Amino acid sequence: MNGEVLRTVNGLPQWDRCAVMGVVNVTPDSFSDGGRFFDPATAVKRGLTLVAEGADLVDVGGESTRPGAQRVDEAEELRRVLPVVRALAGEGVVVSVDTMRAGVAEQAVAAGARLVNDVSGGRADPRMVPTVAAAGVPFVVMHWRGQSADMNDRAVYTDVVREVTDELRVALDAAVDGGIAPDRLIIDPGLGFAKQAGHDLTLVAALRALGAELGRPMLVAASRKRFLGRVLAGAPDAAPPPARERDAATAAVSTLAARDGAWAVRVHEVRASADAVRLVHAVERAAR
Ligand code: PMM
Repeated sequence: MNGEVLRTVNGLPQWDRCAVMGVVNVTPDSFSDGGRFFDPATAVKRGLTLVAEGADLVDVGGESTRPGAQRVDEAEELRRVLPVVRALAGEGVVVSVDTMRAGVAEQAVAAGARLVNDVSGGRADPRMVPTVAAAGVPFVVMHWRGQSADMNDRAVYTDVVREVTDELRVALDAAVDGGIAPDRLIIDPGLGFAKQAGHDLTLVAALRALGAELGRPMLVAASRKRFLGRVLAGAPDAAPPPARERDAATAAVSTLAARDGAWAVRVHEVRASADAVRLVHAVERAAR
């Protein structure tokens, strides 16, 4: 499968380089930006700022998935997400909704979301796959082994690349069996989800192989995650820098991911990653 094909997702614009997905978490408790954009008007403003800074699409989420997080109820998630999705879509922004709930996905699509990003890859809610299939929108299938409350207990692998690839294939097959068109599916290795820092680094090193083996466009979401903190801390017993001091490292992963054929990178701070993906594109064109 060539790079051209892996850039195409039926139902979304086609970007000629790795796209940048900006993150707006409408939550009080997300690990890196919790509480900053909890008010809908602030969240909408943030989304528009991210687009002005170079985001191609904006991912709106109303439930934190940080390790140990407890779930919010559906009514609260809807209350957080819908006004923001509606307003950004109304401004012409390509909006993705980050949710594990079919009901939220359905209403967000009705409000203008064009992509459903489910960190559980359709596993948390049995109605998710049929709902996305009926809505006819693209779907992100992330590698996931269970809810955030106890996911760190599941960070056990013999061969992380092999197991993540195989488990993603199972989730992809379930999505197709449930009626989602294969050309609407996007894969995501799920960095930080049921993974230790070493697992995340091994997966980043294997992005090209993972994308090639599964043959679907790939979203890479390293932004401000724990494994970057571990790398930047240096010594194993040193304190990692806080999440908001990991943006340069995030942009470095964006460069690697774009070079390794990612369809998009999902980031909190857009400007540096927007520069990174454009630079990679220019270098690739110069090499032809
Ligand atoms: N990570 C988070 C939230 N949503 N979606 C996808 N597709 N992949 C991810 O790795 C992912 C995600 C957690 O990060 P955040 O709380 O900073 O948004």
